[in-house]
Amino acid sequence: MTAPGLSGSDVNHMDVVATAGHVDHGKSALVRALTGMEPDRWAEERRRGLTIDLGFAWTTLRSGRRVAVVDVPGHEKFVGNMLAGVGSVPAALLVVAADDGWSAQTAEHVAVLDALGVRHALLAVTKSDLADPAPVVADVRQRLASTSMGDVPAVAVSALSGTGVPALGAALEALLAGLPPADPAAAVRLWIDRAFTIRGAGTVVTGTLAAGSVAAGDHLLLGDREVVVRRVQSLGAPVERASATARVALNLRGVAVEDLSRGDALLTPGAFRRTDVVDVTLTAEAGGDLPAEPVVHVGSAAVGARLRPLDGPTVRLRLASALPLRVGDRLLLRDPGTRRVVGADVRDVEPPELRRRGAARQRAADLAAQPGGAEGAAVDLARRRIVRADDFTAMGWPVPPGATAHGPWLMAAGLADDLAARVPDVVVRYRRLRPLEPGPPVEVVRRALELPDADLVGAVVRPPLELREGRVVDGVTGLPPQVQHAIDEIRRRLAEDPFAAPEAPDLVAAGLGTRELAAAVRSGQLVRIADAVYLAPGIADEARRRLAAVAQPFRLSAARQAWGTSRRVAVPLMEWLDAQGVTERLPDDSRRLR
Ligand SMILES: Nc1nc2c(ncn2[C@@H]2O[C@H](COP(=O)(O)OP(=O)(O)O)[C@@H](O)[C@H]2O)c(=O)[nH]1
Ligand SMILES: [Mg+2]
Repeated sequence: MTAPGLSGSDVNHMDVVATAGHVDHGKSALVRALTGMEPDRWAEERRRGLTIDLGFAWTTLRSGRRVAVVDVPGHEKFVGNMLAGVGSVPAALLVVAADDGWSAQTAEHVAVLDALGVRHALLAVTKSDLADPAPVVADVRQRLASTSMGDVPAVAVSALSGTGVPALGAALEALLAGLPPADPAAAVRLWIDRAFTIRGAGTVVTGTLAAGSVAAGDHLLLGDREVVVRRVQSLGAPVERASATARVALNLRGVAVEDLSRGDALLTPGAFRRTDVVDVTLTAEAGGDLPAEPVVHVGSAAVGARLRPLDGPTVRLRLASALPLRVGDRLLLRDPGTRRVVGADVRDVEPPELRRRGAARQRAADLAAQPGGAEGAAVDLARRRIVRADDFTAMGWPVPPGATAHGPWLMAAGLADDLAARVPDVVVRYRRLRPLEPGPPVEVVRRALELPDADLVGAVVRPPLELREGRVVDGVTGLPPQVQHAIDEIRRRLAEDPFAAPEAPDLVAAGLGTRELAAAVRSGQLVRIADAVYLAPGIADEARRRLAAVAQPFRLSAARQAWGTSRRVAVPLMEWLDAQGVTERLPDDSRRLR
């Protein structure tokens, strides 16, 4: 049967909720009453009647909608496990006993949900067979009103008698129908909450898939190593593919269970970057008593951190170990001493160093003024100037409008134009120092503009400048006037007698050293035949034309006569023509035209 509002292709759809509430208020009993499943997994838990670790159960509600429940421990000693359970779950089922009311861990769990920004919650006042639930319903709803959960629907139940359980199911359906849909095309970041081995299958991990989808054969990253998903299970049954939101169990190839633990994440390759320093904005004014060393919770992970206040609600966190975080992630900071929690929104996963005096305050002011979304992405990109596009999206940013892509690089809006305006000056200054060269090599321009990749130079060279043979040139030869004058004189004489290469002493007398002559060759004004033998471009055609009138094959002396030149020129010219493929040298050392 397919639930109303769910299309046929969504038959695998499910929602996930987590319980919350004080120990012994009846969370596990309620999950049992709702699902018919036993959420307490450990023998020790059943013996002690106490949830220690996370429990998992699921059921199909009356409409056909399936719901998985993560049952968390309520005891104060196990709040770390509670945090791992609610970290990826979008909705909460808050359980309060009618005979006890708002209690210490009710407050602690509500503070956690509030800090995480959970907006969808349902209140179950249970043990209504023991006391009138109405005052507790009113009191708790009033306390919740000022949290992220706001105006929370409530149901009075008794897990013992079953009273109110069908109403709870109906209220749960209404709650789940209001959840924003998860994006099944998003990148996967599966925070692992359990890892174990199954005989014959090997390593298995479980987690709440909050976005994206996973199928057998998928390659995912675990730290630096790649693992392959061998099989996927969801709610105890094999599936081809599981799409968010879902509870999943993945059978992995390429990793031993000892190398995995709660808090590790399986990631779509390339979609996330690990970072150990982030700038965040606290979601609530924490006053003067911010913990210097909070524990940072995200997903099922918990890592130590050092907190540096920048200014106002903006702080910098240095994590004891790197996490795959993105801009926009909500973290929970917890002071293990006072048990206080505060939410924190990740603003930057690769923040700038703060060296100068006042840099921290400035950074806080910048972040306070920086909007989210595409506008914030534009501001962030403007600061970075140029980034790899895949790196930028892995930070959690969308590509902002106006940014320009060049190969794998992303340039801030307007930057290419600004840089292009600076290139003529780089060329002029270079030519002033090295007038014989046609223009600066690409690498010189790359360094002058502080570009990360020489391939980007092409994006900032505009006409009349152009890229030619690895240099930025201005299209005109531009040799110094005396040099150009001497070259002009040589070309004038070669125009009269194309094979009368100037003698070496004549070149020296004209002020043409090796560098000047190389510049003339580079600018296409002379052709170098050999050391100190320079002729005009087009000499190959002229040499061929004259050799065509000579009987084939011919000897060097015949060529020399046809060209009307000396052996000094004829010998290297003959070899040069061989090399150019104009002539062919025969075994007896004679030549013929090709
Ligand atoms: N009378 C009554 N007892 C309940 C009800 N729900 C739970 N209990 C009892 O309360 C105790 C704690 O329940 P449990 O589900 O383990 O609480 P949890 O710590 O919140 O998971 C157990 O002894 C349950 O049998 C209820 O609706 N009515
Ligand atoms: Mg329990």
